[in-house]
Amino acid sequence: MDFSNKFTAELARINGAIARLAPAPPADAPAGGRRLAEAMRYSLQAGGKRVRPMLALAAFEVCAAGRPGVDPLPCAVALECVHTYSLIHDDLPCMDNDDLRRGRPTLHKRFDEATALLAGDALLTEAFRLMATHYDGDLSRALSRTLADAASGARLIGGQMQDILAERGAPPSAAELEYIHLNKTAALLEASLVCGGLMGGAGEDALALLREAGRRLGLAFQIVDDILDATADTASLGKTAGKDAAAGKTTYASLHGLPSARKIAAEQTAAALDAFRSLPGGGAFPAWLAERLLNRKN
Ligand code: GRG
Repeated sequence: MDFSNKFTAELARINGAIARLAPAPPADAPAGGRRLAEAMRYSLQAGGKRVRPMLALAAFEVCAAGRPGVDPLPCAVALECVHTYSLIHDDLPCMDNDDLRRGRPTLHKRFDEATALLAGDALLTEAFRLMATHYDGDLSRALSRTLADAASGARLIGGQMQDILAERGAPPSAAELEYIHLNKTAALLEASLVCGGLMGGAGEDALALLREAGRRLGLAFQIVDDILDATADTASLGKTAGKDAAAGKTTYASLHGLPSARKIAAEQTAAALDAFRSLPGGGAFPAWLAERLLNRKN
């Protein structure tokens, strides 16, 4: 089934929610508050594929029988806030030192390093403010816990730390590289699906399937990201291409070769599809999204 029209409609809903919920200080706020909000919006609204909010909405819809009246959009925006913060910090001179992101100058290039650091910090905080403001009781706690676990030192930030150590030291083994991808990238995709499931009232079995799908999808997503870095151009990616090879970085593409890396990404996607199709609601739209991510060009 072709979900292109649904995808376009969901994207518009996500971008509308970001425009509505992204921080906007009152006009009489001091210059610092206005500058910070402008910086946060610059990065949040630069575009981007909106993969994490899209997965959350898709999982919500599949499971939505149990919890009528829950609006999944604030949570979807919160997930994009955490993702955007991680990109802003990843681009800083002390990390990847990149000039281009989402087809625009990176935030520290457009503003300055201090503003980029603070805007990233503020986006992370904003995510938890959204969760605490828009959801109540057990659901609010479960969503916050899921997002905090994914963004923690044990997962997103820990994966990034390991990635940095691997760049500085001996090339990582296949197992170490998998660890980096599962934490730096897959953790937030997994959390997006689980948050969607939680908002939709999914039971333990469905949540376990969403977790498994997110893990597989996240691994495939980062492998495709590595392949695109090696094969696509800067204009199509909206970020600097060829960075991994230039930095001598070990990736799935360099470690296994491009054909094997493509095969592993396809296998991981197939495993994600299996998990989606086992969901009580059938998982047709999440499965379509997973295939789209495997075959993407940026
Ligand atoms: C420094 C405290 C501190 C935290 C930072 C930088 C960081 C933690 C984590 C890095 C996480 C990271 C950059 C992972 C890479 C994942 C990845 C493939 C990102 C690109 O995602 P896309 O393709 O980007 O979804 P768009 O722009 O489309 O949203």
